Amino acid sequence: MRTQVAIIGAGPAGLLLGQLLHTSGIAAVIIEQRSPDYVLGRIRAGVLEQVTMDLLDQAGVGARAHAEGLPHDGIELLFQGQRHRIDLHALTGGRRVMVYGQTEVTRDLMAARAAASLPTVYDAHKVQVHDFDGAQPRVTYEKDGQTHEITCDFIAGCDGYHGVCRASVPADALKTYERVYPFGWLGVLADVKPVCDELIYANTERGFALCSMRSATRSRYYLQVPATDTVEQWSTGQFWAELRNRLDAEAGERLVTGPALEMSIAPLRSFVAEPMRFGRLFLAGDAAHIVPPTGAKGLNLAASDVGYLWNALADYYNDKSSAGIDTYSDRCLRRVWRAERFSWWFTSLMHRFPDTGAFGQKMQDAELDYLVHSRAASTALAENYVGLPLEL
Ligand code: FAS
Ligand code: PHB
Repeated sequence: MRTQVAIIGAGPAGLLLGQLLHTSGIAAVIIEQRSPDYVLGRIRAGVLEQVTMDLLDQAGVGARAHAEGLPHDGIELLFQGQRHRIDLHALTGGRRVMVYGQTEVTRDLMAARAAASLPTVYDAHKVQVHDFDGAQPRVTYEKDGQTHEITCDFIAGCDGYHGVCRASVPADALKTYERVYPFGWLGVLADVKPVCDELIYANTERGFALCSMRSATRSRYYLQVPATDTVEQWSTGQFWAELRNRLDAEAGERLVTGPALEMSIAPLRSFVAEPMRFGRLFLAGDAAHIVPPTGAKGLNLAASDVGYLWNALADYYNDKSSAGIDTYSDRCLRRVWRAERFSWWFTSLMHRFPDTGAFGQKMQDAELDYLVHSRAASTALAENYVGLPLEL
């Protein structure tokens, strides 16, 4: 098989890139190692920046997000038993975020791709990428007992943190930066009414908690747990009891509990691989970088990488210009590092670290007090949370 762009990975980055390339008349094949149901079964992000919403609209898949998503104008910070609202809308001149689960974004993208009969290979095994430092990159994979080959002009590595693309780059061509946090997020998805109309980020003596949602009847909650915890150590009942312990009295009384539709622990790390381009191989999304989910940036960074790559490839094919692909990595990384900084800062501010000590705790308390009582500090939080503009 021959195509213009071979996309590795049918997560949000790969699927969004496929749709955007299609709108520009650029042919692409997506090769995914898992089944569609497996991809949809992963419960992940919940907050979309306007930049992401705009890209979904440009891909022709934003209708349901606009119809069913929940526009949010603010978030609440809970610490020392008090809740403080950060008015995102007022502090950023009218910007907001959309609460709409990654699962639904993926579902919308899958449906659009199927409706357009665009080629997607699921359950592909032993996917490998070849000759991307030359003019004729290739992808090989096994399916139904046969080995298949795709020749292409470019390969988009949208295969996530554990994917094959970054791993196929010679080690001396790559520089990585990483910070692993001493805790994870134990998450529960449940069909219960959310405890609050907006998200609550809590920093308590017992640790961090986040109250989020997917709709007016489906909630998503997280608890900071030690990195050594396993999901088997937690019952649903223990989860609800610990969450209630980390909420203020009013929220604790409003908390509706119920069976968990999904319960999992996500490790937290900050990670960046530089550069994001190797000849005719481009990395996008989690394949190139990971942020702790505190700032709700992971999915949104994947979308902005894809926005840059789409524009670059459209310039190459339609305007015969290589300027976009030559500047892709630098443009992505400037935005990536700003999001890495914000995600690291917000994680450091809202979580309890084993080695903080008495002075460190006083610093955290003072920063939280300053943050909610300074318009300048709240504005800095707000403009990062709603997402920095996409500089095309
Ligand atoms: P993805 O990992 O979503 O998709 C990569 C795809 O490539 C997968 O479908 C995988 O099966 C496929 N693949 C991998 N190797 C392959 C190979 N060799 N061949 C073919 N296909 C291959 N972000 C937030 O903003 N908020 C959150 O709360 C949040 N929670 C998260 C929880 C977890 C457990 C994880 C892992 C991430 C979380 N994230 C969160 C971040 C997450 O939303 C990512 O940013 C987002 O999925 C990035 O999308 P992709 O780059 O498409 O990568
Ligand atoms: C979620 O709803 O899954 C979510 C929301 C905000 C975050 C992280 C996760 O910062």
